[in-house]
Amino acid sequence: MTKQFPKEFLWGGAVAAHQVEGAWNEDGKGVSIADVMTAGANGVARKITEGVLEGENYPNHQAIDFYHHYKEDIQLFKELGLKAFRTSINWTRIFPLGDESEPNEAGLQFYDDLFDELLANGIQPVITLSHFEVPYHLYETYGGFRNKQVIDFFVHYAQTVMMRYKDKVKYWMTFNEINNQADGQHNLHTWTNSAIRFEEGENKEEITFQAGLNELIASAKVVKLGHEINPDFQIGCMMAYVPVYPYSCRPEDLMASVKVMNRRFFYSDIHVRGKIPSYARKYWQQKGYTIEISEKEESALLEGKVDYVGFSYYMSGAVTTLEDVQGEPVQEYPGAKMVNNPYVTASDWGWQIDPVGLRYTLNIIYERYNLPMFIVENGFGAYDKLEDGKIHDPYRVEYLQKHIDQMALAVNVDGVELLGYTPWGIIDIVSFGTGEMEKRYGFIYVDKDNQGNGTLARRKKDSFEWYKQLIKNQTEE
Ligand code: BGP
Repeated sequence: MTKQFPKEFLWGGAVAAHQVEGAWNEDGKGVSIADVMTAGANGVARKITEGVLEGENYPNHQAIDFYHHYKEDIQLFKELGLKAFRTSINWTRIFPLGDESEPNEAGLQFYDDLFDELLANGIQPVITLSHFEVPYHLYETYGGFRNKQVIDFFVHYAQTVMMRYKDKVKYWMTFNEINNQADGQHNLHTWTNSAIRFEEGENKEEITFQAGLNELIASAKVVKLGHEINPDFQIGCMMAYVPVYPYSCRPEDLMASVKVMNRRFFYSDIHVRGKIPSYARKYWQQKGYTIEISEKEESALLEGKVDYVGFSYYMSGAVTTLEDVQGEPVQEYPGAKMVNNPYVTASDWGWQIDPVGLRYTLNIIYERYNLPMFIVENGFGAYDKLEDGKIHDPYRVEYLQKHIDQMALAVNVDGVELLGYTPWGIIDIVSFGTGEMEKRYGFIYVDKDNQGNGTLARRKKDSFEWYKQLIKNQTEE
């Protein structure tokens, strides 16, 4: 088997605290935004606060109880040969309300134990500081990141954990998929990204830009602080990257795809370049938006540029201005609509499967930023079936192998710099989009259904052996 990746390439797997840990209100942990995002109607996660704030349990709250099973699970990760394991620190384990000055020691101790267990098994923790896990109290009392006080609360939390784990964690990233809120869905994403509490009748887009910019300021302050705590830290941003192609070669379609992508690049441009892009200032001026940023905050952006670009890649999209094509209207360009790409297939959830799009993404991002990249999410959600004690998931192996083949071309032919690959849902976990278990990603099956029934027993899928062999072939001397 030819070696296609550098020796130190970080083969790993990814999860998020709220989707894996459970123990959602144990050992002093507070309620996070993610805890009130529970399974909703027709498989779409939605906000359910009544009862949750009083401690009412929903199936997603237990996740897969990693909090009490992590030692067993890490033995499976070790068997796979993982070099890295991406997860998040759940902000509300450390600061239950988010605005306290003193941290919750039990929360800090949990992550000490987790990181020690990973390191003892030769696995590097790769840590997300907030994976949709803003403390609910910061939403309720301050309005979330629209309020600049929340910048300081995040910086205090980040400083606390970066100091505590400065000798255990090298790779950090600040906000998971910070650009999700760019899509104007002012319910799920502005809620999970920036915990924004909107007031009646105000302009949601204007407030969302303000909150997103405040998060970017918070991120930059944390990058600078992190480098002071440990100069070896590698601190990245984390973007959901869905390339949007022009549906046709009609020039307007290309322009529409540029405008749609600029809405997402707003976040990574500031993370990487430390400056507000001119297309954003122009847009705000045309719309008459007042987006506040002080001179001090402008310099904070410049002083806190990220070390690498982390991103998730699942699918691609397409946009057109052609009249006769059906689609979802988008606001970024007159007459533009998001449409299906006829040249690719889709998953059971309609996510368009496009391995070549990953190679394209790696090229586009590397060309734009010239920074090392890290694929921190890629995976295939599916209705896996337990049959005679086995789970045959050839569709997952096919999806991942095709994406890894394109990664190899990007590295070996196109010359991009790629730090690692941590496929999403290394073990079955709660889906973000549905709040349920049935959309499975893992190489390891967990016996739990949408209603929370099951033994939580772990079982290797066929893909477990495939990934284990792939890592072995790519890394053995
Ligand atoms: C990304 C999130 C992850 C993960 C993934 C898959 O947006 O960063 O948390 O959930 O999506 O999404 P889903 O679980 O809805 O299939």
